[in-house]
Amino acid sequence: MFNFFKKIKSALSKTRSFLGSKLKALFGSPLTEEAYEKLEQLLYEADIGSSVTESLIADVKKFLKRYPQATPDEIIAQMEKHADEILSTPPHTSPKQGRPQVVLIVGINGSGKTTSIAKLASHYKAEGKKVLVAAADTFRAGAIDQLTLWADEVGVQIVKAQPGSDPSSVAFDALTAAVKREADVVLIDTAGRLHNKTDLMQELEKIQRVCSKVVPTSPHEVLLVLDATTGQNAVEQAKVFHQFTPLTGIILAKLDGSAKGGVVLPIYKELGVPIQWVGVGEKAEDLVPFDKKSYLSGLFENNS
Ligand SMILES: Nc1nc2c(ncn2[C@@H]2O[C@H](COP(=O)(O)OP(=O)(O)O)[C@@H](O)[C@H]2O)c(=O)[nH]1
Ligand SMILES: [Mg+2]
Repeated sequence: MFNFFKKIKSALSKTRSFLGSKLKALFGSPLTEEAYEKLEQLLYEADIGSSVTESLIADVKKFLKRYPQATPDEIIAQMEKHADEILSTPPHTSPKQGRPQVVLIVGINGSGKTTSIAKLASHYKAEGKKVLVAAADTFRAGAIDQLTLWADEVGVQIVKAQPGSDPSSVAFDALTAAVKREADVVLIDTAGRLHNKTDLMQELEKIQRVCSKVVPTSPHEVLLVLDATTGQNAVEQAKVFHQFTPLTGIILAKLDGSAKGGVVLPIYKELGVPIQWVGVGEKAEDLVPFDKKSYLSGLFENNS
């Protein structure tokens, strides 16, 4: 747990100095109309999105009506509490359990899918599980090589095919092998696809169908990898992926390189899909489970 706090704090350090210190300065003077506009802008710049921004501001106004003498820290604590309530509503979706546990990883190009698979493989292996990764990103030869290198480094099995072959057939072969070899977890890599390309999105549906033929009720988890530096577009991406492949969770990659971790809030508010993992670097161990409390204190507090 200690490790987690350290990692997420350093990952969020930019957001923290960005938002936390500015909030504190802003709340140091009486909140005029102009100050509220500035607050709106700050929240928006942290990728908190218009709907959550509006509800946070309405809540601050209500709070100050009740407690006009509130200190900056108390106002910030109230904002944190409000955001906590948003993240505390029950999720609309949750992973299923199976054996092997089949996890489909989706997302746009370069978001961090293959790296996140290496991280998850490393995590499950450390738990003593038998892990198999499936190189169903057959679009580029480089993608298969990249996953092969990771599988070697982490020490897990890989099922792959020739570049250009049907990703569904790789998924089929991988799940068949996983059943035969009694693997505990299968992680399926997929090619990056733009969420506005319907044919590619339908290919994901096909991969899902094939999975369920080999292992009934699979995939048990569909994780969308989002690049934390993407900004508000991440919410749009999540919505479309969710339509084609109902997501059970989100991996927010590259939080270490982002000055804006706020996107977690609008995604959860609008889709009810929980953030499960946070990527905080390029190495296999740079993945931490999402923790609401440290995330929120990292986002709102000026505790650098
Ligand atoms: N700093 C940082 N870089 C990351 C993280 N996750 C992935 N990357 C980098 O992002 C780039 C794209 O990652 P990759 O896994 O190949 O993306 P994919 O196209 O979605 O499979 C690579 O250079 C990764 O090292 C992360 O959490 N932090
Ligand atoms: Mg990849």
